[in-house]
Amino acid sequence: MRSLFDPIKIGDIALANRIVMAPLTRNRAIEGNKPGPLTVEYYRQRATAGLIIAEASQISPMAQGYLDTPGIYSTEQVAAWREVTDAVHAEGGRIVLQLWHVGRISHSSLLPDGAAPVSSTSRRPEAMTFTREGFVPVSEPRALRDDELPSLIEDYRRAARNAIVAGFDGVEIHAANTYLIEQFLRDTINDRSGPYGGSIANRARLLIEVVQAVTEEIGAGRTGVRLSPMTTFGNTAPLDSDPQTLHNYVVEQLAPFGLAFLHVIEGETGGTRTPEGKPFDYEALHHRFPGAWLVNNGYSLELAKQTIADGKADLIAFGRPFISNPDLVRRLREAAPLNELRADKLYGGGAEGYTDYPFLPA
Ligand code: 8OZ
Repeated sequence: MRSLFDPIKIGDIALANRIVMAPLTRNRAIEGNKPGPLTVEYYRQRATAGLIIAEASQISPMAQGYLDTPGIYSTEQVAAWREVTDAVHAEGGRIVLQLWHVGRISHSSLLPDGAAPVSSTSRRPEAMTFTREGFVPVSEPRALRDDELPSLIEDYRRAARNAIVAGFDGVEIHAANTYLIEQFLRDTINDRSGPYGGSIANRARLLIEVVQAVTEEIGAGRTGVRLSPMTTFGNTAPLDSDPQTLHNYVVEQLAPFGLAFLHVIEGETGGTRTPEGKPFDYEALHHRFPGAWLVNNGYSLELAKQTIADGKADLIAFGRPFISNPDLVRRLREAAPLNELRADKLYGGGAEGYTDYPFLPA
């Protein structure tokens, strides 16, 4: 029987086990939106994960939406990430970087020259972001012109190249949680006409072109994608009018690329796995995808073990449990108790609630 603790090769990346550290925004980047020494230590501590998906990192200055998130566009950022990947590799771990563009979930104070955030639409969502002034409503976005999309896709390509130069084993394209790519996918957000709006094929076009560029640049065996078909964030992010048909199509389009993995958030991100009155058939997506199947959202040890044993997934991602348990793999293996999460230390700050969670005694 397959176990959570068995090794697996996904694309070009060989993993020691099937336990994945989910990408987690922690807002601890230092000057120049670089990972600092504490971030090196944080990931080093968690290197026994089969795979670390390092936190969402903006592909360009315009891709940022929150204070103190790291980037992967400058030479200095690449050098700083190299410290992280070297530390994880020295411990025998594997690490990919999540490539992020927030689209309209941003505030002008975070953007170059106070620019408006960019999106598929010029409609502002009822959403908040975190800036130097604290939590504030997001700024009114500007709809990207079709002729701006090639350079946006180039930003993804360059970010993927930078990630490899920084020593990452690959990248995950963030197409979830209603950031830019999902702002194109969902018909409740995308109000464009032309080649990137309207039909499902048109709304999926940006994602597919980004995947094309990234896989050309670094290889499909080093590329994954993250999706969140049923996330509403408490209705601030409306679902597509037909999430199942949309995602069946998206996965059919992704299938031929030979991606290393597809990462699906089941249900509400960070919330219920089974939103009431909103059924979704994740197996229908799984059946359409030939690569490694990575699932996430509120998995208990029992559910994780059963899901792997049943062949319903190849890998399980854990988010919050990895924040508070650097040695989560050992704790799961030994069915040891878990440390409690200090929720007030999730975003921003220093070592507290970041690198100071205790390991089990040797
Ligand atoms: C929490 C806070 C800010 C951003 C996501 C990148 O939801 C995020 C994020 C999470 O994917």
